[in-house]
Amino acid sequence: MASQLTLLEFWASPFSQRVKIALAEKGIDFETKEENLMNKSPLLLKVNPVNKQIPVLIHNGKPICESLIIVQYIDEVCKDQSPLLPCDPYKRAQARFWADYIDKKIYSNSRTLVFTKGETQEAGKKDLIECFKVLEAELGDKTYFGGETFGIVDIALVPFYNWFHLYETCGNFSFEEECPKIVAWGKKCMEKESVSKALPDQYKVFDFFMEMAKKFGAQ
Ligand code: GS8
Repeated sequence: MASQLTLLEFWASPFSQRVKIALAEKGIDFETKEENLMNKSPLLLKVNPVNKQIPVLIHNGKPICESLIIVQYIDEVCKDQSPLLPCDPYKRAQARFWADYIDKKIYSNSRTLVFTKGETQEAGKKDLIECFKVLEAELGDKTYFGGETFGIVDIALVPFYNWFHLYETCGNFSFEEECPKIVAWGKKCMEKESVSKALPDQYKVFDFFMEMAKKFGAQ
């Protein structure tokens, strides 16, 4: 994938972290541009005029949007090194199913748990724990979601590993007690340099989102 690569990102975004992990897995160098989401750059508005969101990966001047689409693009363009999706079409479809499940469920329920109060927050907490339990069952005794190989499902979920402390504080529960296998999986993923370098410190994440929650009047 020799060429000019720029990632428009925001440090606390789990979505830009996914892209950074995928690029690191492939050993690809890239430059980053940090966005101020309260005052988006003309470049971001130009390259993602539809959603106006980060992350955007600009490859030789061509923008690709949506984190999981970017991860799949990186995998397709750079096939030979560390495949992120299985070769078998059925297994690929399964991996996409789980990545999509994470995409639809985890962020929205995380936001509800962290940024709301009372009954809404309780419902968000219950749904979030249920989703993680579904993922815990899918993981089973495997090392990674795809078996022995780290891949797209791990990449989709692992940025939220650094939110566990935030979940526990806002929801007043022990993640380890609810989903011990997911916690062990997260620790294992963090042993990979591609992951640990892409994820900010969990306490920095905690402080940032707690501050935001206070502004929303939730904490
Ligand atoms: C979500 C990106 C997103 O929410 C993806 O890339 O997977 N489905 C997309 N980006 C947020 C920052 S992270 O919370 C964003 O850019 N927000 C600014 C806005 O919506 O105005």
